[in-house]
Amino acid sequence: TRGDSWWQRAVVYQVYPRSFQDSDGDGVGDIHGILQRVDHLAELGVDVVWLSPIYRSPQDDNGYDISDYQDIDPTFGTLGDLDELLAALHARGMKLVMDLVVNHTSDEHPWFVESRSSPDNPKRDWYWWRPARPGMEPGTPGAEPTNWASFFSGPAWEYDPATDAYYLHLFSRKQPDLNWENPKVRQAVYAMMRWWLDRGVDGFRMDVINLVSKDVRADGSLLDVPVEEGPYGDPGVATANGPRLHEFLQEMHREVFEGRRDGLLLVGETPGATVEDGKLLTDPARGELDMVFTFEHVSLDHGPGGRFDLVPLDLRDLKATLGRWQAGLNDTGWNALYWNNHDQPRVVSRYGNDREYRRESAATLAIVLHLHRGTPYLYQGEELGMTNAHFTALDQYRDIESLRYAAAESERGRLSEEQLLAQLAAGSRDNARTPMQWDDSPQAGFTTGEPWIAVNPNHDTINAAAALADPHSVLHVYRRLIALRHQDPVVQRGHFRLLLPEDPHLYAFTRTLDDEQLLVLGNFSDADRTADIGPGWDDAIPVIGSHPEPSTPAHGGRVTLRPWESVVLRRT
Ligand code: TEU
Repeated sequence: TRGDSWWQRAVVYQVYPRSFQDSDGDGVGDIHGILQRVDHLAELGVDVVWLSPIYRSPQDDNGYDISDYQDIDPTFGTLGDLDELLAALHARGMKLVMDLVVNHTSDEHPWFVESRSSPDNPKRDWYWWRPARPGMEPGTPGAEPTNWASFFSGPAWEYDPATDAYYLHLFSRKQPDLNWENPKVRQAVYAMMRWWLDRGVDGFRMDVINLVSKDVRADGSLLDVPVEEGPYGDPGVATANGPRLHEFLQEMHREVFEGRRDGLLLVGETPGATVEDGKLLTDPARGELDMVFTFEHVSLDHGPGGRFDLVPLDLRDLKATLGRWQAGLNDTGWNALYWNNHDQPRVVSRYGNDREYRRESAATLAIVLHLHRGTPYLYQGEELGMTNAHFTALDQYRDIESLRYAAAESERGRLSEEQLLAQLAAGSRDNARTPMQWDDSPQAGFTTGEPWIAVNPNHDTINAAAALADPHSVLHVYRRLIALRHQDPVVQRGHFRLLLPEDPHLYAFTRTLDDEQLLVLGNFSDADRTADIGPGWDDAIPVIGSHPEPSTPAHGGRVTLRPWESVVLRRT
């Protein structure tokens, strides 16, 4: 049983500050830049802005490596600028949610600087320090305390000769993992969170929050994981959704959020979470999170080699996966809905068709996602139907994960250069990180200088100015979808039921609330497709569709959809 929460009627927009708008010509986006573009967000109608990290950081992982949680990186501006942004958003009725990256800090954070200084330092135990594997020469390959791989290639342990010990970093070696087993670490994190709430922010998107409880034995040992292709294996089973995760989140809730004003948003990023985990994490009665980002639906096209080894999507898998999450969280918990973020290739290039049917497939992906039950998130540029970068050379890439992967693969030597470049072009996070395309000017209106990463040449046609002027653009579909979410109780709360689960091309479902019903039909293919929807829809009213002139609805229980067309029909 769930109370009625504001975020059940809300849509969230993610800003990746580095790539949104540069105001000072240094080629990197900044807070003043966001301020110049708040009206774009207001006109779109979004309720919340989630800001990727703008804290002080060496920028090893574009700000997900934080050296001071309570200051702004000079690249992006000052605390005063952030206050100004907060006020500008609030003045337009929008909220601001901050990224909270507390599974790890930067290695340049004073906590880690102290921690590494000596085994006797009071902060030594704030991170995961462990000796070499018994009988092995410290610092040599295979001597790491466990056989965990870093998510950014290579081992997850770095040897520090100064104190003859290893520290854990599930991401880059400049992102040491905090030891949440230590209550002082947790209290320091909670104090920092309270400081931001006192400053007026409206909640947090919690980075890899389900990695904070590691599966540690009573004697302090950590466990090896199964390895498919040596020497290191996916650390997931030993680090994700660990034994104390729920305890930590409930403690955080008590220490940070209890007694605060209504209107906060708490969303966790939880790679590897199952429907059962998702339900526990978002059950309001348990006092943990409002909703979580899950990964199953954005991993369906991963081949055996993972995110860089993409295989074609089978639409039946996508429907089954999202359908399982819809059903699983129907009575308890709540879904966050997304296709894109700063870590994912652009959905129109991935699950859509960014060549012949870019506008249509982007619109259909939008309509299908936003008609699900949950809170939709869109990522900057998604509202324009922005595509993958289609980079063709290694030196165009900036992302640490991509560069580490390329280095590791080159060393292994099993891929040709052409194959490697094809993998990066399909899977790299940089696909999401090319500058926002505002107009058709040389740097797309993003900067007057040299952008830190290349602007996509297709900004000559795909850009916000052009989209605004074209009533049939993807942008206008998003505006209508956001307005629909705000006003339509069936979209907000209607029960979800998947139709045609075995159809390889059509995405079909109903949403039902009391005696009102919506039918959502999406053609995920390049050919005309006819859907058998059964009787009773002949007099249904079209609500929204991907195409300027919607296909004639329902005659004799059938609807024919053009390539990548979608329609939503309402009956009472
Ligand atoms: O991402 C964590 C995550 O699970 C992955 O999507 C990750 O990006 C990686 O590519 C796995 O292949 C979060 C942030 O969103 C990401 O940008 C950070 O790099 C990461 O945590 C570390 O903070």
